Amino acid sequence: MTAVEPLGNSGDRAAADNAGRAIAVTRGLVMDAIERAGSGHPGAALALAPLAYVLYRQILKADPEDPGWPDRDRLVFSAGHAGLLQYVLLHLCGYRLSMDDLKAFRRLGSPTPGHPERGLAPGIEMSTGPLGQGLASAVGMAIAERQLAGRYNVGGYTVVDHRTFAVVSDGDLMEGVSQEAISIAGHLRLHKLILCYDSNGITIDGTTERTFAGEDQAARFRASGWAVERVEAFNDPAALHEVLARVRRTAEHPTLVIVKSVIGYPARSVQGRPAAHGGLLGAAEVARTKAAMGLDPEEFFAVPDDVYRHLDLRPSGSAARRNWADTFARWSEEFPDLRAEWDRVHSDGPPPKLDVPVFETGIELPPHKASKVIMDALADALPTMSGGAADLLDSTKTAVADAVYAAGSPARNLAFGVREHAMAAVVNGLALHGGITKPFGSTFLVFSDYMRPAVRLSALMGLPVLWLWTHDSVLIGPDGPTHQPVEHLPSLRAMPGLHVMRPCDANETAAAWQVAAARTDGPVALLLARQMLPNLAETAGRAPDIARGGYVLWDPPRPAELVIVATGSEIHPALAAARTLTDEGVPARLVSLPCWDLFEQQSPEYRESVLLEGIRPRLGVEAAAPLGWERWLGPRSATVAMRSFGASAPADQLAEHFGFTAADVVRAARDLMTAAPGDN
Ligand SMILES: Cc1ncc(C[n+]2csc(CCOP(=O)(O)OP(=O)(O)O)c2C)c(N)n1
Repeated sequence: MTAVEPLGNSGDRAAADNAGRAIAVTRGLVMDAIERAGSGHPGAALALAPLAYVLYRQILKADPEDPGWPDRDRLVFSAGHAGLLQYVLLHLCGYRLSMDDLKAFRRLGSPTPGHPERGLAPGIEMSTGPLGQGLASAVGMAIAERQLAGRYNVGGYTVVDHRTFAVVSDGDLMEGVSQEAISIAGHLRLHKLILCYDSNGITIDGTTERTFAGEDQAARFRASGWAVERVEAFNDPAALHEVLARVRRTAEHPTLVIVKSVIGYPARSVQGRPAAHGGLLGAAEVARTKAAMGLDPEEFFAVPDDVYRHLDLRPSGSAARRNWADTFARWSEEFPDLRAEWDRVHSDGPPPKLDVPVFETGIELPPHKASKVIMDALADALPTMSGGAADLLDSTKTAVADAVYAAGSPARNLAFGVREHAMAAVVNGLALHGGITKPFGSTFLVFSDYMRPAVRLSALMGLPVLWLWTHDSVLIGPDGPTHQPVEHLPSLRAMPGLHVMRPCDANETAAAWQVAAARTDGPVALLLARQMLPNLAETAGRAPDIARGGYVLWDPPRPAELVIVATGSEIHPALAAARTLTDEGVPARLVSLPCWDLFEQQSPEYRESVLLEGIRPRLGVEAAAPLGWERWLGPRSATVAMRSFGASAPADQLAEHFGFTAADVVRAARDLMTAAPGDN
């Protein structure tokens, strides 16, 4: 057989030659990097080299010299296992990613890890690899583009006008989150969103005949409001270019471009088979494939100068950026206030100190309603803050301003529908895009499970997003155990980098919002009770203490012999219990611990001063699974916590049934004192 079918059948000869060489060199680098690393995924990376070539060289608006240029096109490799292909193109196109970086593929500390990770290599828009996430976050990026275009394209100027591309695989489209996301994108008619679907009919365990082939993807997307294009000649850059350039210019709907590819092509021993997906081709097959492409099999990591020159995007990229910068400068002159706002919302730094409302002592207010008051108060100071709920807006109280985003009329309120998973990934996309300060998503805490993969990525990527989870314990009452979170609190606390804050009243909620608004290097989750809770005198004016994650909420008049540590709604029975115990001769301190992560970051001296290091016993009180409390309580301790699922009954009955009344806390404290006499 002839080795490799000629490239560029439908283009002109010289262009086809240049493209062919660049693509062969790209494939050579992919194989070399995988062989050197000793592992990797050659299949999609080899087959999609022409697609990546066309995207980078001919379609994307991007400048390697300024990879963060706000009006650049976004490109996400949702099939993150093919991320090596992206590294290779970034290198060849002039981004600051060296040949040594490619040689260090998958090595500890390199900017080229096994799957793309945000913040390591320039031009990588997000961490991808969990299938479906990149696709769904790309929807968020496209929403952000529309939002910012709606806000800043004024006076005849166009300062926001770019496309979002994602390369997706069979696996991406099998994941449930993809359906939620394409449904949102179709509904909102995100016409600047373009998915390139690597339709190779292969996954790890076999062909898609066993799993997916009976499903008509074109019909599926069309049914969700998308336009669909097809490219049969996946190896022909001219054919790919024709479709992508047209779609980029004229699309009126989000578009799926189905690229019928052959996995592993042109490595003959594996192409078209599951074996191509991951693993090594081996030196002999690499040599054979290189030779077939006209490359020297004896050369490794070799890039001829003319290929570098052909792919160098710096001249055209910086020209495009300068063009934009001219328009932007004129716009800035005409609209200085908008420009100042633009700088604020695009800044990586924290917003200027935000004034949050002060709540009266003694008023009864559920924290989720306090949160709404705070959100309304911050809506102007954070003019692009946007997000929404997964069809629980009225319950979570998270409407920001009035208007709801609809196709053709972007607004700050996003009606996510009952699509928690895509909501979370979209919120990540809003943050990744930039300019949306601060993006948020909300639902009941128990349904955070439906968001978890994307929440994990928000923490992994250090995204400044806000998760608002209300109805935060079994004490929500009669909806019953299906709606009552138990293990969620400790399991979310286990996620590195996610600040989980569980305020006890309106004052703590306001302080938690300040922490959330100011955080720029990671997500904050606010866990908000929906029970009526009195706003305590003891929490008034304590914002700086609350921001430390833990503080002494109440101290007895005599030296404490017992420390009670509680969070959220359980602060209230715990406070009553501390007072009773003190009156009855056991002076008890009450520590509020709204955010374990932040408390952990305090100095050991501070933590000891709060927890009274050396004073035992300690009692933890929290209406959640008790996992992790030993960290704060030490050996002579007990917890008043949940050890089962909840139940369906009025909240006050549940408090009694599960032992969260003040009397229960007093009893638990006394039991503990008796069990640990003299251990002070
Ligand atoms: C959520 C999730 N589940 C499982 C995996 C492991 N995994 C990586 S690629 C893949 C499927 C490969 O098929 P496809 O996505 O079509 O990619 P191709 O083989 O065509 O490159 C799987 C199951 C993953 N990355 N993410």
